[in-house]
Amino acid sequence: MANERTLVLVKPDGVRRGISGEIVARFEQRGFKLRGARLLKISRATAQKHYGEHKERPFFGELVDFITSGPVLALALEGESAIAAVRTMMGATNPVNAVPGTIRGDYALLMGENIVHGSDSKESAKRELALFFPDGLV
Ligand code: IDP
Ligand code: MG
Repeated sequence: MANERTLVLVKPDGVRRGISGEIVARFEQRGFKLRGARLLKISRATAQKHYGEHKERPFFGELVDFITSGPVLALALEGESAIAAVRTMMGATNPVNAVPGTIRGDYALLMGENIVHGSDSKESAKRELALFFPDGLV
């Protein structure tokens, strides 16, 4: 048993399509507590920091362009094994392989427009929560 906090982003495609509320509802229904929520347009500098682990990848430029292309909804979620459980709810990175019932499996088909981000480890969660919620969580 481990109570954890994790960062979720409803990416610009999710906000544009008007499904942010449905995504928040899924996490709340699962039992996660909302500890922070912010609608914001990410700066390029923040995007480059957030996706720093991918900076050598060929798709890095597209990734930064996309995540800064419109508002995102940043969520801080808390609950049992939140980091892994949220990743399971998101589904595979490539939505073509995401199982129906997962967020990506229900709402997405394209790798570059896969609706959600979720922290992938304790270290990432700590770093990403500090980046998007610099004033701390409730
Ligand atoms: P994750 O979002 O499931 O954690 P990561 O490997 O961390 O996946 O990649 C970050 C984001 O970069 C993905 O959500 C996806 O939108 C995009 N991405 C990952 N791999 C590729 C690729 O090979 N081509 C284009 N975009 C990619
Ligand atoms: Mg990732």
